[in-house]
Amino acid sequence: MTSSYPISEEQIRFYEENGYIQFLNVLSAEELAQVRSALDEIVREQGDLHEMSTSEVEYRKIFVQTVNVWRTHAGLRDYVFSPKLAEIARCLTRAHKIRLWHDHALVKMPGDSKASAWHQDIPYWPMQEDGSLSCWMALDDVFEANGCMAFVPGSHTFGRLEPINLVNPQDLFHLLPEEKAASISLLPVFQPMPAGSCTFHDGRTFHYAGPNTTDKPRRAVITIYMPDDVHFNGKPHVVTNDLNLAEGELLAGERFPVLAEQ
Ligand SMILES: O=C(O)CCC(=O)C(=O)O
Repeated sequence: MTSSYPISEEQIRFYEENGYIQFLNVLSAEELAQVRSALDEIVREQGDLHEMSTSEVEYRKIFVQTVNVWRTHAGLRDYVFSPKLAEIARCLTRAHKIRLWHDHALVKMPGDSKASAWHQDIPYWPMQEDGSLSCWMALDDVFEANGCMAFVPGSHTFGRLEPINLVNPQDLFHLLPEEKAASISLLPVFQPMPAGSCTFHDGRTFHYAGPNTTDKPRRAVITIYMPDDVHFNGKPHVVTNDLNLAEGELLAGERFPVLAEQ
């Protein structure tokens, strides 16, 4: 994946103001086919629902998730390391360098899947600074009925709230102090888009994806980027637990490679 997808100052301002943005048809048909085939292979390796514990099955009704796929699957690595997407992330954050935090593949299976509850991402990440962002790439056409993303514009200005339990979720909107809740319209904006299109959202932005009520899987790959000055805050996380990081240490090095640089 080599070609670029230039974005405008107006789009950067939209992102800064709203905490999310959508870009249509970012992947070529060939790039899309490559990512789909890598993801399908990963999902086949995931195993059978009948061999799982009840809590894992419950989680899988929300989505089938695999973290840091770039480390084990060359096909996904090419996608995650794509300068095209990392450069968009760098421009949106106005950073000199952008690093990979981690990737994950999220497939909402047809039929019994539940909603991905309203949440913010950053409360789960062990980062001192804000500013990290996700690229949510649709590998299928997405719309409300199969769980496209929805965002609350401007909700990134609320800062970090408590992490909610994603399987038995609390109401995120009830965690919001009254004066903040009254400060903006809390109406969600749904983001239907064709396969190969994506959204970027700030880690503080409220977001949600409904159940997949169709008879086909809804496949997405999420790449999470961080600006180059993010430090570890000491909290446990599956991506950092084996690294023995000290609180305050810069999140850098080969596990968090630089993917775009000015
Ligand atoms: O794809 C989904 O169902 C939810 C994705 C999500 O919450 C995220 O990318 O942070």
